[in-house]
Amino acid sequence: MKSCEVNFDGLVGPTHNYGGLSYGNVASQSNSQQSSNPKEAALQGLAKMKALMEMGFVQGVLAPQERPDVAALRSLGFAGTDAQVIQQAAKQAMPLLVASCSASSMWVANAATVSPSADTADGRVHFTAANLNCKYHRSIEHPTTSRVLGAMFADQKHFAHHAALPAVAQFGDEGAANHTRFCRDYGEAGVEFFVFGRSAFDTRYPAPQKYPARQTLEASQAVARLHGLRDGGVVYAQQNPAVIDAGVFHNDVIAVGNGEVLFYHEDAFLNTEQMLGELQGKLGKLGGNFQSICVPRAQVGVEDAVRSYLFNSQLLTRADGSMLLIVPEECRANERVWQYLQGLTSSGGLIREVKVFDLKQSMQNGGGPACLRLRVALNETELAAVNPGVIMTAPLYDTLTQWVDKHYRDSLRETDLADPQLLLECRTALDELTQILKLGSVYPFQIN
Ligand code: SUG
Repeated sequence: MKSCEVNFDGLVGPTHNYGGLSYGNVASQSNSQQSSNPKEAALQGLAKMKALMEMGFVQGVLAPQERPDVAALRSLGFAGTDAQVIQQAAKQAMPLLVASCSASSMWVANAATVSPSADTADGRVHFTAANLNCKYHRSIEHPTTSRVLGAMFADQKHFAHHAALPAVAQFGDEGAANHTRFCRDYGEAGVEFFVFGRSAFDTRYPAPQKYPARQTLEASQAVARLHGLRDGGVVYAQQNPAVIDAGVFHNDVIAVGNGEVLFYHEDAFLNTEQMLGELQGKLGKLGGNFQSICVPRAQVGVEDAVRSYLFNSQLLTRADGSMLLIVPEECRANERVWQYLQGLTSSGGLIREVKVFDLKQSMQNGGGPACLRLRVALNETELAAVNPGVIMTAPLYDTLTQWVDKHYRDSLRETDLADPQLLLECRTALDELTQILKLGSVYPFQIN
């Protein structure tokens, strides 16, 4: 049976803003308080989805969340009508209002970890929603994420959903941003590669000194157990703590993999040789031929990698087997990175082409092409069982761009977040969106 990898991209929500909420994420910190353009952000994301669909890839869409999250504010003690909750929060605790308004659910690489059916003990596709408990504004995402994923992948014969891990730092889990899968073919058993930033219980693992390591070894191991993965199909590796301190807050900021190929920076990991050997050995036992492309620090330094988001690219396999890299505009703007990419594609190696996308609105908060998508490898039967409303088509693209044009503002600053009218606008837009994507009732305002 034929299998493919589907990219489900996060649709940017109407409250996209620069809250400066993510300590350790250089872009989020440095663009804090700038004016954002939610309309442009959503249209930039949709343009990428459309382009990939037109290149022949199966493309899906993942809905944004209800923001401001009034229920979250209520749980922190704000009371009264919804408008009063927002106004009180604005007066007494602006940082909490900003956090409850973040459109961070757009970075769906952090929504969940996904294991395809060929890897799991019960032969179903497994999803574990990420607790994202390192940052308050992201820790409130997972209940709605679970409902949205449940509405997209509803058939229990094919799809298994796990709740987020316990919401404590020891089980800090950031989802697919720290998870890559290597395989010969999407439908065959593969090797799932979990990258962690620290261990919560074993002091022998070093930890970064400055910025938080968001993903723990123990969280990755729990996800592997929940998904029923075989020991022969799992490799764990530790991120180099020094790169976390340089702004690499997720592994997908310093490495990307697909098929049998890992594209990574020389400084990305600890014990790199041992890790590559393990990947080669385990994929080899499954009949695969693991290959790696190391970007030397002499050509591209970590700082350039973080600034350009070279590794937060999408590495895609075309029907003819050649590989393509989807990179953000910031790669072209960086001379060293662009020169490296020119050399890479002209060397006759595995990666033949680079396509550049303008995702500036998301990039300014630290979210590149790879952050914006959740990969789900599916066989034909499973693909047919996915809610068809969330699969991108030309008419759906048109409908969604019209929906964005109708409902989104083209400028948003911190002071606008206190406007109760914004909540009404968002709810009206999302209510319509659930009908467009045929999701049913998934948002708190639709359920309570
Ligand atoms: O969690 N930024 C996100 C970016 C996530 C990128 N995802 C991956 N690398 N997969 C984060 O740091 C910034 C929000 C703000 O500052 O307004 C933010 O949440």
